Amino acid sequence: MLLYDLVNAKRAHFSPNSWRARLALLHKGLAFEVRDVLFGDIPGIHSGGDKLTIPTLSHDGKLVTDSWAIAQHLDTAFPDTPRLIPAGAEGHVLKFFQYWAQTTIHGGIARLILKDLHDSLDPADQAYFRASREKMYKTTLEDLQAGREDRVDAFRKSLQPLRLALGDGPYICGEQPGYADYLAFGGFMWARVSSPFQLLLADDPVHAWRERCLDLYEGAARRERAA
Ligand SMILES: N[C@@H](CCC(=O)N[C@@H](CS)C(=O)NCC(=O)O)C(=O)O
Repeated sequence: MLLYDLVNAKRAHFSPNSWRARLALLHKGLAFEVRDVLFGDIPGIHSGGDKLTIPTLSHDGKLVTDSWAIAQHLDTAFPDTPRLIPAGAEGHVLKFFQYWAQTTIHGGIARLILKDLHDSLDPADQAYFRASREKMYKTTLEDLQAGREDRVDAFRKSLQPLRLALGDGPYICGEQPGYADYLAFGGFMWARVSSPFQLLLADDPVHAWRERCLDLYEGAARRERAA
C-alpha cells in the first residue's frame, strides 16, 4: 500500500488527516510506503475523475481518498485486523466525533497557526496555500493568526469534552487507543510539525494524552520533525 502524504519545506509530514490514516494503518499492523507530495503535485496523482485530497491511499490498483473512507476501506479489506470504525450506531457516533474534531480542534488550531504553517511550506506551495486559505477564511493569514496569545485560552477551554473523556483514560477509547484518538490527535500533529506556538499547558490532561499518542507505535509521531 502506498500513502500519498504532504510534506513541508523540511520534508516533515504535517497533514492532520494523513496522521489519522497513518495511525489507522499502524493500528492494524499493516505495511505501507509513503509517497511525499507538495500541494502542487496533488492534481497529478489521479488518473482522471474527481479531484483527490491528501491523504490518498493506493491499494490493489485502486485510489482511496479521504481519511474516513480510507479507515472504512482498511476495515473492509483487512477484516482480521483490529477494527477502526464500529458497525451501526456506534460508527455514526464516531463520525459525529470526527465532525467535532474537525470543527473544534482543526478549526481552532487553524486560527492559531495557519500563518506559521504557510511559512513552513516549500516555497513552491506558498502562493497556492495563501490564496486558497485566504479565500476559505475570508481574511489574510496574518489577520487570521493575529492576537493568538489572547485567544489560545478559549481554544484550551473548547477542549473540555476531550478533557472530561480522558478522565476515564488513558485514551479517548479507554485502555487502548482507537480511531477516536487518531481523529483528535491528527490536529495536534498538524500544529506540532508546523508551528512552535504552545497550544497546551503542561498540566493539562490533554497534554498528557498527546504525549501518550506521540509514543504510540514506536514513537511514529514523535519521530516526525517538529517545528
Ligand atoms: N475530509 C478529508 C479532508 C482532506 C483534506 O482537505 N486534505 C487537505 C490536506 S490536509 C488537502 O488535500 N488539501 C488539498 C488542497 O488544499 O489543495 C480527509 O479527512 O481526508
